[in-house]
Amino acid sequence: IPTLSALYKDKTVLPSDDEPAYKPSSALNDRISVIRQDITKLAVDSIVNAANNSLLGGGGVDGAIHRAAGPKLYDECETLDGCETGSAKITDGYELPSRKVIHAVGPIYWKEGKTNAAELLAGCYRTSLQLAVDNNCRSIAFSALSTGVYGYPSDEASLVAIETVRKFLGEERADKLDRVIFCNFLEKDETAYFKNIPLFFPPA
Ligand code: AR6
Repeated sequence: IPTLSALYKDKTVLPSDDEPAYKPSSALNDRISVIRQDITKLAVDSIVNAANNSLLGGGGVDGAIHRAAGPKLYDECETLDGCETGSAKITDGYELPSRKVIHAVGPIYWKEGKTNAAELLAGCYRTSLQLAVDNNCRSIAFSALSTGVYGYPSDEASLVAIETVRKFLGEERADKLDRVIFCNFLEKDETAYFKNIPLFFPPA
């Protein structure tokens, strides 16, 4: 999985003209990746699932993860007693190439409204990053939480995701995290990430 530094070397990503909303830092580019791939195929320490409050599976990436992990994932999820919106819980990865699965419950965009949704989505990213650190995961790959059936506009969601990760990586507790991967599935999400990532992780 190429890092942002490697991507920038290929000059495939151009910085946006917009003003940065949070202290940008290119020093962290070796710890960031933006890819477009099926997240169930990634051999990383943890992948982040876009789950719902029941944590008992569903469609989209949730369905794909449960299918690939096998029935033991469902059995463990049943013991978790669900999860609040804006938070996350961790399980094993079972038959997945990923060691752990972090099940984050993103907001339903039209139900929450823009401001509330942004806070809840940031909570998903923060909690997931903390769970990864607490469980000795050196790598974490996020699906584009809430941007499917939960209706979060890709551009807005990517800004929340990138800013929250940027803030977290600036803190001491993130020292044990080697790589954060934004794993997109659709072109619209990948486009949003390439537009917005230079705001927080500019080319050196
Ligand atoms: N790998 C990576 N990303 C994927 C994959 C995949 N295999 N499949 C889809 N995506 P969604 P939400 C992307 O709808 O909006 C479920 O039923 C997809 O393109 O899966 O948070 C849950 O149980 C999109 O960018 O999740 C909940 O009820 C992103 O994953 C509800 O959907 C998230 O889309 C959660 O809705």
